[in-house]
Amino acid sequence: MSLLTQLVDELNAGSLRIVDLTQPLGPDTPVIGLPPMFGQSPGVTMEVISHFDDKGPGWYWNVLHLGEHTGTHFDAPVHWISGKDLPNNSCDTIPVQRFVGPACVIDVSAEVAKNEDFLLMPAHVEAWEKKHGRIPKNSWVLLRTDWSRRTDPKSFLNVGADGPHSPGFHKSTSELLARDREVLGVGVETVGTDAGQAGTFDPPFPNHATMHGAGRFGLASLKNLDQLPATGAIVIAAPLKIVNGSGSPVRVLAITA
Ligand code: 23J
Ligand code: MN
Repeated sequence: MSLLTQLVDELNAGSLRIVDLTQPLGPDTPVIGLPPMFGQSPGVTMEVISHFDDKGPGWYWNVLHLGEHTGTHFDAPVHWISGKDLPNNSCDTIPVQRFVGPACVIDVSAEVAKNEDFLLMPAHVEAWEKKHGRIPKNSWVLLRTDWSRRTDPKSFLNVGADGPHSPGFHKSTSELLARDREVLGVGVETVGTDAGQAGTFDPPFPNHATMHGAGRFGLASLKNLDQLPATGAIVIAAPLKIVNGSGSPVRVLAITA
């Protein structure tokens, strides 16, 4: 039997299944708030073109208005100044093979339950690799924090007087993953791939700066990472082919045993 026939058979039999890592996308989708001197992402609005009415008696459709980086979304290298001159750095030019890759899931949900500002350190990656083997080149590193269980937008964004608080990566970890492990990118359950407080770090937003400077990607606002094994799942995350797009809402699927 061919590999692809076997894939379809195992999906039909349920010995392989598809896990949806995507949050619902709509007017209630929380969006990141940046400090007030910066431009803001507007959130989702939907306007009905027609709904089986005078404007279209037999059809229903909407106009969508939203930022590229809204809800479960993909970050392309051109999103950041460090990646702006790299080749094939935008949603329409990234080679499509890079939209499919194996997942390494690092579970730090226990640490994050104790510390909202938890940062993944190189030592955490090395401890994970002792158990599960070296992170393969061109894999996604998915940070399981259980942050997606915060279904109330207020606790999901978790903004205090001193700005947002949510977990992320230490700069040295982003460097290890991007430059040494040569990952496709990192995926997180939080609103962005940097920690909530990362605007105050040096450099600001070090995960974005490092990943995108190395031609790596990001996935934000993922869910259902608790349904994935540490290794063995395959992630499919293909952004819309937006010309010069810096990112895109995306339906992220994982195939897992
Ligand atoms: C712009 C500036 C800072 C950040 C972000 C965007 C994101 O998180 C994003 O969605 O890429 S931190
Ligand atoms: Mn983004």
